[in-house]
Amino acid sequence: MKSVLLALIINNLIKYSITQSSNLFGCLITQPECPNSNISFYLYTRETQDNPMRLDLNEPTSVKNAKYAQHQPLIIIIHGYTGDKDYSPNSHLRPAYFQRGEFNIISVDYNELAKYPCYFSAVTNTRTVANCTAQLIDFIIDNEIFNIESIHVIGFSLGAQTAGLIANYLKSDRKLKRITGLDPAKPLFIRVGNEGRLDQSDAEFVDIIHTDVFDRGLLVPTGHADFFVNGGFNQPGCLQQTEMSASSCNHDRAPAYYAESINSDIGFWGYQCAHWYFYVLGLCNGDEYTSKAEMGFNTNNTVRGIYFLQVNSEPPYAQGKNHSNHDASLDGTNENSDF
Ligand SMILES: [Ca+2]
Repeated sequence: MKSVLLALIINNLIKYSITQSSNLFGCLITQPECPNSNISFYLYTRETQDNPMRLDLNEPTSVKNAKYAQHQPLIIIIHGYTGDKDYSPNSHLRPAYFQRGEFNIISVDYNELAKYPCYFSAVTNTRTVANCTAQLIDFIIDNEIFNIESIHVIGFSLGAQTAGLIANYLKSDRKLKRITGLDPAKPLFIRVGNEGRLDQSDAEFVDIIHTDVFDRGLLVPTGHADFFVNGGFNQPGCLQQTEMSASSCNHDRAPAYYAESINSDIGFWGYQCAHWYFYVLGLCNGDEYTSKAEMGFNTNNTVRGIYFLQVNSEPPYAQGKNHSNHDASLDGTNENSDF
C-alpha cells in the first residue's frame, strides 16, 4: 500500500513539474513566465462593465484593439488571497468608479494561484503576478494606449503587496504614478525588505489605508501617506457582523472605505499624528492646529505622513472633517460606534 501511495505521489510530482509545481494540497506555484495561463486581465469600461474584455498578450491585438474609454484614466485592480476578478476589492471598486463616471478598469485575476489554503504558495506567486502585470503595463505604454501618468494601481491585502512588486519588473526608466494599498497583507511580509513589499519607492505616490493592523494588515507605515482608520483596528460595526469574522470585516473595510470615497460628498478626512503610538496614547487629536488630509479617491499626491480618522459603523462610513468623536483608546470605542 505504501509503495502504491509513493508511486502516486511521485507520479503527481512529475506531472505537475512539467508546467508548474504543486503540493499535495493542490497548491500551485507557477513557473515564473509571462504571459501566464493562470493570470488573466479583464478590461471594464462603463459600457462593458457587465461583459469585460479579456486582454491576452499571447494575442497582442486583444490589447491593442480593445475598446478603451478614450482619454480616461486606467485603474488596475489587484485582488488578494482567495480573490478573483469579481471578489473584493473589485466588487467594491468597479461599481463605485462607474457610478462616478467613465474609467478604464483592468481587473487582474490570479485566483488559481491564490486559493485557500495555499497562502504560502500565493505569496510566492505574487512575484509572477507582478511580473506579468508589469509586462502588460509596459506593452500598454510602449504602444501608446495609455501614458504612465494616467495609470493608478490599487491592490488589496496580498494584492497591495503585489502592486508594490510591479516596480521590480517595469522597464527601468518607468515609475508608476500612484499605487494605493488597501490594508497591505502582513503574514510573511513583516520581515521582508522594501524590495519585497509595497513601499514608497514603488510609485511617485503611494497611499495606504490600514484597517486591520492587529491581524491581517501591516501596522508599519510604508507609504508617502498612511491612513489608520479607527487606529487601524476594530472597525466600528465589525463585532456585530454575522457573515464574516471580525478580522475579515476589519480587513474588508479598506476597499469599502475607498469605494465610498469615490462618490462621497463629505469625504474621509484624517488628521496628522507623528506616530501610531502617540495616537494610542491619546497625544493626538483633530483640533484646528492639526494638518488634515483626505483619504481615498481624492488623496492629494502631495500628502505626506500618518493620518487618523474615525468612521461610522455602517454606510455611509465617512464623517467628513468631523473629528469631535475621536477616541484613541485601544478598544476603539467612541460615541459614534456601536460597541
Ligand atoms: Ca517595494
